[in-house]
Amino acid sequence: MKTNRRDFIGTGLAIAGTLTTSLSSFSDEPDKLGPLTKHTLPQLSYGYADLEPHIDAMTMELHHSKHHKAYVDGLNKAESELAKARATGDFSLIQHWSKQCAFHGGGHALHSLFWNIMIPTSKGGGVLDPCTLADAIVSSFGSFESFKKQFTAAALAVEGSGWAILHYRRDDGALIILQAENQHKLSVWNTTPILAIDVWEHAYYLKHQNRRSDYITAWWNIINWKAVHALYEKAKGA
Ligand code: MN3
Repeated sequence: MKTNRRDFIGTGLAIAGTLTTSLSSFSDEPDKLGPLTKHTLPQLSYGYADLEPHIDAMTMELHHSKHHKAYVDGLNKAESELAKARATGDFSLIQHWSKQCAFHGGGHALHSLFWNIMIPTSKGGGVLDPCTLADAIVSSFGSFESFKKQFTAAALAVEGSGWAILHYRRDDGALIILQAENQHKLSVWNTTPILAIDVWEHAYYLKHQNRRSDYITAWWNIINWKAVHALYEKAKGA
C-alpha cells in the first residue's frame, strides 16, 4: 500500500483552517480529503397518490419529502464531519459521527429500496410472474405462501420501529428474511464489508488484557492487503 499518508495529512492540515467556515468549499475539492458523495433524495417513479388506497398520498409525501430527506441531509452532514475529522486529526467525536453515518445511511439506503420496490397496483403491483426470483423464493422458503407468512410475521414482530428485509446471501445463493430494529445497529445497507477487526475481548485478552489499543496497533502489521484488494475487486463486480 503506497498511500502517501504523510502528504495526505499535511494537505488536510493545510486546509483545515477553512473547514470550520465552509463545508461546501472543501467538498468541491475531493482530491484533498477523499471524494465526498453528495447524497440526494431519489425521485419516485410514481406520484404520491398513485399507491392509493393501499398507502395514502399524504403519508407518501411526508415520508418521502420530509422523513427520507432528513436521512439524506443527515448522511451528508455526518460524512462531511468525518472528512473534517480526517483533515484536522480530531477524532474525538468519531463514535457520534459513525453512529450518525449508520443511522442516516441506513435510512437513506432502505428508503431508496422501499420506493423502488413498489408500483401502483394498476401497473402490475403485487404480481410475481414466473422468473428466477420466483424460483428462488420457492427453493428458499418452500412456497410463495410460506415466504409471505414468514415475511409478514417478521414485519409484525419487529420491536418498535424497523424493517423486515429479504436478503440475498451470496455464500449459498439463499434468500433469507431478517428484521432490522430502527434501520441499523451501527451498520448500514447496500455496502460490502472488505476489512474488519474483531474487537471483542476474546480476540485479544490473553496477550493484551484490557489494552485494546495495543491490539489494534499490532493488528495493522498482519493485514493481508492482497486479500482485501481481492474482496474490493469482487465487491465492485457484484
Ligand atoms: Mn420510513
